[in-house]
Amino acid sequence: MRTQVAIIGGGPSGLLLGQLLHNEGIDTVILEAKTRDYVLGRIRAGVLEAGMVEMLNRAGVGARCAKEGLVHDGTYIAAAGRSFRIDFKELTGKVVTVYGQTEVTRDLYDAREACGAATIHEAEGVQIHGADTDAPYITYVKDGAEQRLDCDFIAGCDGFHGVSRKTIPASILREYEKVYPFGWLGILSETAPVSDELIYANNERGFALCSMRNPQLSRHYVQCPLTDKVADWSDERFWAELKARIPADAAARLETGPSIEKSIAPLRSFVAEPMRWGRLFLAGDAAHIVPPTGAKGLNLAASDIHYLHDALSRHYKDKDGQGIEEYSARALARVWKAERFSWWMTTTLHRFPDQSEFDQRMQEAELDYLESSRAAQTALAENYVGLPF
Ligand code: RFL
Ligand code: PHB
Repeated sequence: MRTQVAIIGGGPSGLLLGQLLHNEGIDTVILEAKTRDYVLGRIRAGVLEAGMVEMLNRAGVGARCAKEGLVHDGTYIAAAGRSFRIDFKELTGKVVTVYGQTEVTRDLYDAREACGAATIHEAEGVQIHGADTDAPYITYVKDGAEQRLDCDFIAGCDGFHGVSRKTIPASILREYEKVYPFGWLGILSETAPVSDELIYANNERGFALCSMRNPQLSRHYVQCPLTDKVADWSDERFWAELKARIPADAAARLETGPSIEKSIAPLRSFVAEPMRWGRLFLAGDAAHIVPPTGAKGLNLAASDIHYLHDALSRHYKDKDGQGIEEYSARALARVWKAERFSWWMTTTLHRFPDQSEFDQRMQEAELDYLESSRAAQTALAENYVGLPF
């Protein structure tokens, strides 16, 4: 089999790239290790930057998001018994849209199926060959038989645990990592959201976040030790802990109910450089991870895809290779700023097990400053709604 761009990974990065390229007549094949249902079953991101919504529109898959997505003009920050609001719209003129990653992925799969582009699910043992030559190819096993896919370029959109990044020789790849000493326990419940906007809470018992998917579906998180297991957290224990960490008025309004999904995610910051090796490009979680506190992971995947689509489109349409040469540097310039913001949000809002009294006072001063300074609020808002790309 032969294609122009072989895409490894059928998550949001790979699907979005596939759709944008398809719309320009560039042929792609997506190789995905899991089934479609498995991919759609992962509950992850919920907040889309305006730039990402625009990309969904450009890809022709934005209709349902425009209809069902919840536009949020701001967010609440709660700490030390008080809560204040950051007004994104007033401070930056921009808003975010609450629309689940599951829905984004579903819309992209539907569009891909409708246009007949090839997606090979349950592709096992994917291996990249000749990425630093002019004739790269991929081998994989499907239904017990070894297959070969020849291509012009390979897009490594296979997430943090994929094969693409690992294919780049250690002598070329540089990795930067920070692992945080806690995780997030998240639950999804068929209950009304506690507030019209998200609440990020810094509390002495640990961080908490009240988010949502739609007017009848809530998504909540509490910071927990990395040693905790999902089985340690009954629904009752979760709701009691969340109530203890959010402002009293929100706790009084909180509607509780059975969880329909419950999982623990570790928090890490990670960047791999460069994001291109020959004809192999890394995009999304394959190249970088942010802790979820700034809601940046999915949005960063989208900006990578913006740069990668631009590079490939210029190559095929204009015979211009400059986008390809510049892809890694362009993408990384934005990645590092989102890393900084996500690290800052995480550091400002969580309780660290080894937090000294000095660290504690710094956190309090940071939050006081944020509450009282328009400049500080603008800096948060500008990053939260998304830096330009
Ligand atoms: P994905 O979604 O991991 O998709 C990669 C795909 O590649 C497949 N794969 C392979 N396929 C073939 N061969 C192999 N060897 C393969 N290895 C892997 C996988 O099966 C998978 O289908 O990466 P992608 O597309 O780059 O998308 C990235 C986003 O999923 C991620 O950044 C976000 O979910 C992060 N994130 C958030 N991002 C936001 O922008 N806003 C948020 O509010 C937000 N909240 C979150 C989050 C992530 C979370 N978790 C659990 C990590 C909240 C949480 C709790
Ligand atoms: C979510 O709704 O899942 C969500 C929202 C905001 C974040 C992280 C996750 O910062």
